[in-house]
Amino acid sequence: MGFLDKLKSGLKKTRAVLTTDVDDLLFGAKDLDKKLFDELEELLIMADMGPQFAHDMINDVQDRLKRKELQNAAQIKKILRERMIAILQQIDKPLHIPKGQPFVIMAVGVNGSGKTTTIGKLAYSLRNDGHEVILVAADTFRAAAIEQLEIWGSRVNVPVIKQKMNADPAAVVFDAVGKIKSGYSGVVIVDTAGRLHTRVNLMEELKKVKRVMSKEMAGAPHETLLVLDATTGQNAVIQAKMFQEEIGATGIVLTKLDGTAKGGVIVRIASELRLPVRYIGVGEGLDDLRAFNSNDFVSALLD
Ligand SMILES: Nc1nc2c(ncn2[C@@H]2O[C@H](COP(=O)(O)OP(=O)(O)O)[C@@H](O)[C@H]2O)c(=O)[nH]1
Ligand SMILES: [Mg+2]
Repeated sequence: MGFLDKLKSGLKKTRAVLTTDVDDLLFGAKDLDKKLFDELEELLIMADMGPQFAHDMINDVQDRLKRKELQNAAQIKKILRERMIAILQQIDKPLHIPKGQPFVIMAVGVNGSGKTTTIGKLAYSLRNDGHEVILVAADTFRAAAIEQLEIWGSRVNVPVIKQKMNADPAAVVFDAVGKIKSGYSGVVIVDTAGRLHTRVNLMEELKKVKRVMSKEMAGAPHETLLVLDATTGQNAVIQAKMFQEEIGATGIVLTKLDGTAKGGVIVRIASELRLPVRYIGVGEGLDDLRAFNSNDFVSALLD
C-alpha cells in the first residue's frame, strides 16, 4: 500500500463523512438551495471542523452563488478543499531535527492522549532516519508508566533512563541531561505525567521539569510536543489552550485519527491555536506516526 492509501485508510472514519457523505450530498444534489447548504454545514460540524469554519464555508459558497460563479454542486467540493488547505498550510511546519547535536523533546499532554505510544513510534521513526535516541521516563507517578516506556524502548531498541516510581521527575530529567552533557549528541525524548485531576500540581511539576532542563542545557527543551487525542474533538482544543498557556508548547501531535470521524478538529486546532502540527497518529503500530503534511492530509480526506 502506498503512503497516501495508508493515510486514507488511517483517516477512514473522517473520510467517510467528508468524502462519502459530502459527495453523496453534492453529486446527488439537483438544486443549490438552502437545504443543500444546511446539510453540508451539518456534515462539516459532524467532522468537528467547528461552527466557525462551517459557517464561513457556507457563506463563501452562497456569495459565489449570488455572484453567479457557481454552476454546480461539484464546485463546492473544490471550495472546501481550498479553504482547508489555506488553513492547514499555516500549521504545516515539519519538525526539523539536526544530526550531530543534542536535541531534547519534551512530550506533554493529559493521561491517555497517547504520549508514551507516540514517543515509541517517534523513536522508531527517528532511528530509521539514522538518529541516535534516548528515552527518559519522567512520568514517575505510576509504575506501569515507566514499564510501558521500557517496553517501547526494547521494542525499538533504544535506551531508557529511569528512576524508581514516585521519584521527582525533575531529578530524572536532571540525571538525563547530565548524561547528555557528557558527549551524547542524539535525540532525547522525555515522557511526562498527565494526570489532570491535580491540574495545578501537574502544571507546576511540568514547569519544574522544563526549568531544570533549560538551566542544565541552553536551548532545551528544543521542542515541547503537545500530544492531543483527536477523538476528544473540541475538548482537545480546550486542553491544548491550557497547556499552551501554562507550559508553552511548540508543536502538536494529533493522535488516534484512525479512531474518529472528528479528524476535522485539526482545522480548529489550526485556526484557534496556530501551533504547528508536527505529527499525526493513525494507529497503534510502530509505523503509525506520520509527519504532518497539509496537502497529503487534505487529499487523504477529500479525494
Ligand atoms: N488507535 C490509536 N490508538 C492510539 C494512538 N496513539 C495512542 N493510542 C492508544 O491510546 C492509549 C493511550 O496511549 P498512551 O500512550 O498510554 O497515552 P499517555 O497516557 O498519554 O502516555 C493506548 O491504548 C494507545 O495504544 C493512535 O494514533 N491510534
Ligand atoms: Mg504515558
